[in-house]
Amino acid sequence: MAKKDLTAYSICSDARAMIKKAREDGVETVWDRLEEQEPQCGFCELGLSCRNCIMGPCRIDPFGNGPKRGVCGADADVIVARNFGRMVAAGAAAHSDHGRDLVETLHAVAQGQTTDYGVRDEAKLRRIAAEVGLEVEGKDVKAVAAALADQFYEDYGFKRGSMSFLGRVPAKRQEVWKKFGITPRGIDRDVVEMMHRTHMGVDNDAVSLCLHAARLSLADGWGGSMIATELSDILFGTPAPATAKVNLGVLKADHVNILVHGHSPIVSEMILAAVRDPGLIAKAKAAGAAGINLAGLCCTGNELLMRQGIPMAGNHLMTELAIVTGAVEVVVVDYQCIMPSLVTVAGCYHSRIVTTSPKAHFTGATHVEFDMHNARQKAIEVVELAIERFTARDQGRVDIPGEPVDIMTGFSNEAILTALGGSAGPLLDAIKAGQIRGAVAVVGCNNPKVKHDYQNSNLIRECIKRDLLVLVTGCVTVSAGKQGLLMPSAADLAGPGLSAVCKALGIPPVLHMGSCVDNSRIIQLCGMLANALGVDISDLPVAAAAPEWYSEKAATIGLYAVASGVFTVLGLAPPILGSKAVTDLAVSGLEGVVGATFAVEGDPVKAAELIDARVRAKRKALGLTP
Ligand code: NFS
Ligand code: SF4
Repeated sequence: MAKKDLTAYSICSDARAMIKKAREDGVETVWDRLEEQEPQCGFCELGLSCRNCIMGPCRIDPFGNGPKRGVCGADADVIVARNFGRMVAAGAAAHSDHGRDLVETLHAVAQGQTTDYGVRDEAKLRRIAAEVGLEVEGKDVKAVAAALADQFYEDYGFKRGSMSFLGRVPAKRQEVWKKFGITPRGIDRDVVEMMHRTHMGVDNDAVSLCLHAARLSLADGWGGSMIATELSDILFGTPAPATAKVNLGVLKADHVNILVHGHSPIVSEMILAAVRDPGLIAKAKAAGAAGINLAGLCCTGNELLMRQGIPMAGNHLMTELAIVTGAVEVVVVDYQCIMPSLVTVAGCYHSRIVTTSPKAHFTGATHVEFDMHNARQKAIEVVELAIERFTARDQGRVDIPGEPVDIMTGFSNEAILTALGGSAGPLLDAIKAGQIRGAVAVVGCNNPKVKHDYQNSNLIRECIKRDLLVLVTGCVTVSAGKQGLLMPSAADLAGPGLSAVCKALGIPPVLHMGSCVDNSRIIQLCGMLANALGVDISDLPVAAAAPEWYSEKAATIGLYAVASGVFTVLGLAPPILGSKAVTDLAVSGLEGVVGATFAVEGDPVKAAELIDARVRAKRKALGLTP
């Protein structure tokens, strides 16, 4: 049981209160298990261990006293590059397989195979179909949907040789990719090719491996993730600004509480429909509850927050703690970022973890498998289970900490352009005038190795102070939201230029743009700004940061940002430091290839200074005031 002072774990009072309660209730948390694992393996931390074949496992001695090569002869550079390549492939696979589920759903809608789902934004369907070169005139919605689904299916292979959304990439960026051979060819193809290259005895050159990692990350950012975002908008609605609430205070002691956790809106949207069903609400009341309350965790929470204004209970490190409130009947999950420990934590209370995806079973959870033909019915079953669980709740063990905080959400690119009066012109004017000096995407996870939400929220504060507009997605949304940074009133914390723009438009200095796949909205926005100025993305005064990242997906996002020309600061080092060649490439060499690099900096003030220096240099090169 972790014994450090509570303030060491998180900056959030709701988190601290629940860590304390977890100790009292004898519940083990992520922080306890981290302590138990320490010291973690130094070879693995540096990327210097390899178990790609059973001549191994092998490890390289970073101090040069022990083995310099694996049994096959692979050196530190090759081993590190192979490991990193597989990490990026796994991240791309996760996002893109999520995207594929949306393609399949659109296909089923088009074929009339499901009535549970439909096209909620037909205008966007037609717009996107036309953008990727499909004939839409005179076709009905199902025909357009069918053609678009077919076209996106092809993006997963390599039949057409070019992916649908590459037209969004500025011409100069496309030339860079062509020059270095990193234009993505197909989502599945590029992921599979990385698995091939990293098999023993295939690609044994660190630079070659890293360039392919960049290519496959681009297949995610401008492919799988972008498809996931655009199809989610088409099927569930394009987000528009709205207000909502955040933190564990969104749970209600007198309600049946259901949390959705995971990533795809395919499941969470159906749960939302079911909790609004008058018959089920009546059943909940008959069971003694005042009603049914739905809240989100992690990225599927972001999906519901962006489109439906559903409150957010917490981010990655809050998922166990939400159950510790004793007030959660059911956590419905699909896939990704769901700690297996949730089943154990739920077992300490009356709570149930409900798994829904055939891809993601959890031993000890209740499996209610969703597919597009039965989703509505399955969602009803899940809500009925939650109502039944409510009757088993011990109110004496319930402790819901704190009052929820208001947040503003819904800043899709469509919404941002609308807020600006229809074009990116006013944003560019503000950037040119130096009122907004640049834009920074602060995205990604939490990681128990660093104090929960500290780096995420403080980097944001430091950026807005410097008149840098901040864009957030994923778990950072909750970090920022809980600190009040997602409200227009946070303009008072911004520098004078940004503050004035926000006040004039009635927007916060930190815009919520969605879930992690929605980082594709941010690179699309970068592409639009670069096109409007006639420059490359790497010429823009923009940057990205993942201050508290933990996941393979975040590595992929970071790499596609850099490969798209966006300087990216990571709060924790990726496992590449065992190779000088790979590390040098990441922090300097890539500048000469893709016009951007990574930096690693955990201190939020120093990270903001690095970003500021980048923005300054880019503004100067564009002939603007620093
Ligand atoms: Ni993205 Fe991080 Fe996970 Fe979402 Fe949260 S941990 S990489 S933010 S939920 S994917
Ligand atoms: Fe060892 Fe080479 Fe096999 Fe890796 S691929 S485990 S370095 S022998």
